[in-house]
Amino acid sequence: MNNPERQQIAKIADHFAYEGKLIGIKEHGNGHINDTFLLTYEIGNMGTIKVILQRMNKEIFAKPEQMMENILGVSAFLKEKIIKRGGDPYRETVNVIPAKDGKPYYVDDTGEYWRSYVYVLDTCSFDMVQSKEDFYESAYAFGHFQSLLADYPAETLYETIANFHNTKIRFATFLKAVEEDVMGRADEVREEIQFVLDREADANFFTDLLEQGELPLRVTHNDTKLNNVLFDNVTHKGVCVVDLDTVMPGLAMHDFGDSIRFGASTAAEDEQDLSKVSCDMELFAIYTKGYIEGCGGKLTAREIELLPMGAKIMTYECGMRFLTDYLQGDVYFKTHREGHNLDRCRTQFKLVADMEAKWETMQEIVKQYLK
Ligand code: GN1
Ligand code: MG
Repeated sequence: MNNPERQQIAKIADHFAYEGKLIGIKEHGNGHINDTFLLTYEIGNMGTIKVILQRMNKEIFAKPEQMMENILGVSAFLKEKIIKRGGDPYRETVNVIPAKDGKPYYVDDTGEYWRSYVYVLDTCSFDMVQSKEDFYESAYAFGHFQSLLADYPAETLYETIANFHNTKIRFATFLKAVEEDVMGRADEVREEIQFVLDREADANFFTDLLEQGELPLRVTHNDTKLNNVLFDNVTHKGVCVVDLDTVMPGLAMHDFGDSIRFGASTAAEDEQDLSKVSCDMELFAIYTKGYIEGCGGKLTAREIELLPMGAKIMTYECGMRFLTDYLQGDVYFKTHREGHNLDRCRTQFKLVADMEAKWETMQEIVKQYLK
C-alpha cells in the first residue's frame, strides 16, 4: 500500500465509531470480492486494538444495506446462543462496529460502501489445509454454524445475490457468455467449454430436486472456503465462521461441497500445474465426519447421501463461474495475473474429473453415516 492509499483509508476510518489513535493500516486476507484492511489503534495507555475495515463490492452486492441487515440479524442471533452456552460472543461470531452515525456501514463521497468488524484476536486462517485436524475443525465449525441457525427465521433474510447457487441459471449465464464472446476468448477454451456442456445434467440436478420438494432449504453460509474459518492460534480449534455476506436459505450439500472443492484439493485454487491437483479422499472423509457431527444430527439421510453430489456440483459450478468471468473479461472475481480465472477454472474441472473417477469411494465414505 502506498501513502495516498493509506491516507484514503484513514479518512474513511474517521467515520467509524472507533476510539484511540490510528497507528497502522495493512491490507488483509485473500478474498476475491471485497477489499479488506486491518487497522491498529492505540488507546491511551491501554495498549493497541485491531479492527477490520472493508470496502464492500457494490457491483456484486447491489444492496449493501440489506446485506448488512442480514449480517446484524444473524450475528445477533448467534451471539445470544453463544452467550447461553457460556462462549465468548466477541470471538465466536462477527461483531459489526457501526459508523459514527450509528449505521452498520458508511458511504464515502464516491458512493463506495464500507463496514467494520471487531478483529478476532489470536486467530489465523489458512488458504490450504495444513493438517487433517484443522480440516476437521473447519468442517465442524461450518456444520455447527448451520445447526445454530436451524431455527433462524429464514423468511427475514434478504437474498444478497439472486440465484447465487442456482447452477441451472449459472449454466444459462455461461451459455450466454460463450455466445456473446465479448473478449474473443471462446476459441482458445473450447475444451473447457465442452467440459461444461457435457455435464448439463449436473447443472440441473439440485434445482430439479428442489422443485420437486425433495430437499430442505436451510439457512446456509454459501461461501464455505477454508479461509472463512478463524482458528485459535494456540488450540487450533475452529473459533469463528466469518464472511456472512451470502448467508441465505440454501442447501447443506452446497456448503459441504464448497468446502470440499477448496479444502480437499491437494493444490491451490489457482495452481497452474494441474498434475498437482486432485481431490484427497482422506480429507474428504475427515470433512464428512466433521460436517455431519457439526450439524448435530440435523441432516436427513437424503442430504447425507447427496453430499458427494454437492462436492461435485459446487466444484463444477465454481469452475463454470471462473470460465464465465474469463469469457466476460474478468469483471467479477479479482484477478492478479493474465489468465488467472482460466487457471482457476482448470483446477476446478480437474477436481471434478478426479471426483468422477473416485465416485465409488466418495459414496462409500458417506454411506457409513447412513446406518
Ligand atoms: C468468492 O470472496 P470470497 O473469496 O470469499 C465468491 C465465492 C467463490 C469464491 C471462489 C460473493 O469468495 O462464491 O466460491 O470466491 N464469493 C462471491 O474462490 O461470489
Ligand atoms: Mg466472500
